[in-house]
Amino acid sequence: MEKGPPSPLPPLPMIEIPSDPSRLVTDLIDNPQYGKHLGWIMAQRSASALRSHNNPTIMLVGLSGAGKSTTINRLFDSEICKIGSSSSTTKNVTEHFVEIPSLRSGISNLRLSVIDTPGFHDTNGIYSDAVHAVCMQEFIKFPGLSTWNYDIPT
Ligand SMILES: Nc1nc2c(ncn2[C@@H]2O[C@H](COP(=O)(O)OP(=O)(O)OP(=O)(O)O)[C@@H](O)[C@H]2O)c(=O)[nH]1
Ligand SMILES: [Mg+2]
Repeated sequence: MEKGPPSPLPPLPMIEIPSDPSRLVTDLIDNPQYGKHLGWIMAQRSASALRSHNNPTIMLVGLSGAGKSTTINRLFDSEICKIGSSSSTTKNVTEHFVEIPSLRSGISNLRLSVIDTPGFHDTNGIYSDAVHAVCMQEFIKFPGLSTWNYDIPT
């Protein structure tokens, strides 16, 4: 007998991730169903790694002109970053907050950070590379240093 197309997955139950990490435990006790939700599992892992639990972060790092900013724009199908035809287009480490449509993630308050960085090995020299590397570390330690909000169209 021929197999038909796979039936669509049941819709995810919608959850809201609490802003207070300690509530991750108490909410789970109140509602054990949360323990099966991928978003909840990821939030707990992030909290145990002392990272923000509803603000996952992607940072693009690479050589100047490698296509970092283009990759971000392609990933989100939006003009989030400036792209250049010359090298060294991205001048500063910049964190962009992207609101993820809740129907896709099953989480009502998930905010993704995408950090675009200036490319290494450009004509500004090794000192400039070192400054950018330190700046990237600061962005990882302290989210939200410099922000530009962008909403993905649903
Ligand atoms: N052919 C081709 N060109 C690409 C690709 N990705 C990016 N480019 C082009 O490469 C150039 C540099 O792209 P960017 O995304 O600005 O590169 P970047 O790594 O952000 O550069 P910096 O910010 O200067 O470090 C642009 O002209 C892009 O159109 C790719 O996959 N293929
Ligand atoms: Mg760039």
